[in-house]
Amino acid sequence: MNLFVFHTPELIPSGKTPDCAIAIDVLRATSTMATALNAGAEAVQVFSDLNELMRVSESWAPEKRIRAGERGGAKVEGFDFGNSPLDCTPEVVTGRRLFISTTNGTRALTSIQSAETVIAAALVNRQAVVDYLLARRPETVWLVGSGWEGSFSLEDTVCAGAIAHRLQVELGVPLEDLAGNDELISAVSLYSQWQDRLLELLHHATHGKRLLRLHCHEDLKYCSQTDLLNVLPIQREPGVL
Ligand code: 3SL
Repeated sequence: MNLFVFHTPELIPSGKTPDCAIAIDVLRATSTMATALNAGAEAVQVFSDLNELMRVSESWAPEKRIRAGERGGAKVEGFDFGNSPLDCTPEVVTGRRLFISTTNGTRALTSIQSAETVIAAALVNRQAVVDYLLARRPETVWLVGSGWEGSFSLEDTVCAGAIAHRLQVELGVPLEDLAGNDELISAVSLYSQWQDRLLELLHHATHGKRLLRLHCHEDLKYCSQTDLLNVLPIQREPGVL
């Protein structure tokens, strides 16, 4: 297995396609997607465009759908949810489809559509993603951070490092055997330094600070937990996990 980290979707090399591509948006899109599926959502359908989300979800009965829209960290007016994983309780999401559009996370997922396998990962479902990689052993794996509007996000890169670190431990191989690029090595170093203080790291992150200003302390706490959910959000048809 050869692992590559790309800090943002913009850094993905053009003209190349990996066997498996993993989108990461710890704060908070992929944490929310994993939580919704774990809580019993029928599926998660991802949109870059809010109007398109509204149009497609219109054909679903209101009791069978939840519309989640986030821009700049805040809930979009007229939507059922913003982008908090804490809203995704079994009472609310079981049997319903989550139609979701967020600032960066859904864009990251859209940017890796050409990969044979597309997965959404966060710290909360790290081990489930690692288990999948160990079972399937794809040749080339991309770990793609969502970032924030084109810039690096600490929390996505530390999650990429958490996945790679766990894989390395379970495979019992030197990191060099897995590393496809230097970014992978730096992501593992970041994780190794902060693995016992992930919530603190999220408080240092620019987007963490943005969410704290929006009073999302509980979201940060929740998203900083590792291996909480045994769920693998894997794409079953374009845009649907
Ligand atoms: O950028 C995104 O996709 C979101 O996850 C951002 S937020 O955490 O909802 O603010």
